[in-house]
Amino acid sequence: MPENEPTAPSLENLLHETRAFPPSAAFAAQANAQPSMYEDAKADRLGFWADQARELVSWERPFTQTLDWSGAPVAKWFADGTLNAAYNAVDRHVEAGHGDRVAIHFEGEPGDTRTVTYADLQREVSRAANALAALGVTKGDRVVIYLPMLVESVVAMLACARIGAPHSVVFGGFSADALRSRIADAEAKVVVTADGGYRRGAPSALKPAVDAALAPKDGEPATTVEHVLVVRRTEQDVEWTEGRDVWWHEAVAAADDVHEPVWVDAEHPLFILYTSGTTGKPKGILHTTGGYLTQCASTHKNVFDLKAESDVYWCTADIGWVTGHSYVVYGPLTNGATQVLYEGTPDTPHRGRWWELVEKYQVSILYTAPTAIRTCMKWGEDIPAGFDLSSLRVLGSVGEPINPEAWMWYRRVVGGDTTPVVDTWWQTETGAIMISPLPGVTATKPGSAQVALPGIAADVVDDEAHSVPDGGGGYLVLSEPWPAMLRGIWGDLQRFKDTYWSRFEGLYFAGDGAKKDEDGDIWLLGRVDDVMNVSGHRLSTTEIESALVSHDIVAEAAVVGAADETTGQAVVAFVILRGEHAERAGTPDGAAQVQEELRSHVAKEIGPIAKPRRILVVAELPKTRSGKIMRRLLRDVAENRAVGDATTLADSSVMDLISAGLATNK
Ligand code: 6R9
Repeated sequence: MPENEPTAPSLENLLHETRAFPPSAAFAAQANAQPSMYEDAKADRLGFWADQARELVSWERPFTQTLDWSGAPVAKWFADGTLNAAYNAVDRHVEAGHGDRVAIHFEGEPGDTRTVTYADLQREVSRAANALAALGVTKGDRVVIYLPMLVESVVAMLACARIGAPHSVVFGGFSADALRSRIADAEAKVVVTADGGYRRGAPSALKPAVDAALAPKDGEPATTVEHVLVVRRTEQDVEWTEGRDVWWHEAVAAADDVHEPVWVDAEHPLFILYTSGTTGKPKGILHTTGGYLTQCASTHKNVFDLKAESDVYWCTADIGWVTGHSYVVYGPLTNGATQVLYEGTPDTPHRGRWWELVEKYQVSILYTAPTAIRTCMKWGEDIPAGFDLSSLRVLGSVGEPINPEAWMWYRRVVGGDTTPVVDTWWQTETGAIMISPLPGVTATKPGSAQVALPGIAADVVDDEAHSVPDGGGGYLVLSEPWPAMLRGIWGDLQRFKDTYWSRFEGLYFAGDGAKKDEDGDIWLLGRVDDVMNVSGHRLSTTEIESALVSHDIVAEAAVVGAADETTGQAVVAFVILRGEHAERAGTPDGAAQVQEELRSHVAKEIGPIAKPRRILVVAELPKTRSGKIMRRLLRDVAENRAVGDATTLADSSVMDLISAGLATNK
């Protein structure tokens, strides 16, 4: 498959990276993680996970069986046990006498704050569960959550978990069309949303997107949604559909604050989360309860060295992404942590907002993404230097490969040159962290996620599925089932098998390129398929291409991810326009106009994050004889490189045409 060749972002750069930072004796002495965990888990992998499940999760009925892999690749973990995720995240901490502990320090973008203890959270979640039940939601019904970062977002997720109704959180930055297709695929009964949220200093509406997503559309079946529960946040005017729409504050206030959790089997679905794949249609990744909760709690405790009584933890991810699910909601709350939840952007009202929050709440563990770190680097280190960051003791990174420069900056400027930095590799599909250093145990290397966690089996293999020797490169695979693994793609078992289990016999194919260094440590090199990673967000080239060609003026489109210093990759689109529009784009004004039209069209179809950074109008696209677009060549153009081997093109002059056209366009 020549058009899907692995790209090797800054591989040269990584090959020369030799720095390492062993843990300090003081950190190691107090660390949750111990070197013996690797040996214990190696000697008895299932025993290790069973111990984690018993130690970190409360079961209503204890499990007797750890793993049932007889239905591979669909695993069952702890299958005869019963539990409830919300009970684990909330009630049991209150029962253990920690009701007064702060669960959430909420900070709204305009500066409003709210402190929520575990006892408060128990009442809120119980009320919301009763309110959802009153709207007819019962065990197994799907609830779509389309909210900004609010306390209610966490409460809504836990309320669903409490009644056994799988939630499907849709990122608030997604468009009405994206929301519509996710609601339809999940056949949701209720949508929880808000009038709006605060973003960059202004209220930004959400409810209109829900109204549009639920409006009847020719050729599509009527929506399955019966009710929309609306949180009031910005007090913007909203359209109201009587009988369907219900205010959260009314329904929840009227509900009883006591609710008996619905005990579910360990394999009961906890949530569906849609993520981009290599084809246009987003995949509904399915996660279940017992194994997921176990691995979230275990990794959160060991990778971040969490001490629930004394740490203040902050993960900056939005709940619309898997990181928000596992490391804002389920991991930290199951562990009884105190955390910061921030609604807005890092530069509102000023570029020191994050560091101000670290100082204000004495944040001790910070988990964020390389793109955010690189943005802060660009803004300059005098900004964080203006705040007291000495409370920080562990720093985490997730979402994309972190380049050594950003890693070093993170450790030095944010971490005062002392904090361990943990680069955590995982995916929506893996549910929880899989590859990461353990603070206090691992000598960390800038830019490497390094080692599979205890109980996890990862490898790098070549095209024939052979494990590569140290120093070699290839594809990242997972060779043993793990507790938080996805249990399938919602409604499409075959696609689950085809996507992850057909590339290499018996191995889970992650879609990432990787190499092993001389110590056997793993370095991630980015996606090997047509999935882009823009600011840590997964976007599919096909999805954006189909959005572009859905516009009247576009005849054909090809999208590539071009390397970008800040966002990791940036979306670059090549389009062939229809008839007179091609001429219109021939003038500078016309070209600007066409670009703007197409950019806003993509924003409408998918969401603003998918907007192409650049749109290049071309007369032809490079295709193989079988008609496949050779994105590799377009990536060369987008990254201003000499165009590589074009001999497999059906018409080898196409690339000359494109390059010449772009030169005259400039
Ligand atoms: C958690 C999350 C998954 C993809 C994954 C990989 C990239 C995530 C990474 C990383 C290198 C890391 N990725 N963490 N690459 N180093 N520490 O991001 O899930 O949105 O599903 O994305 O992100 O390419 O395959 P998700």
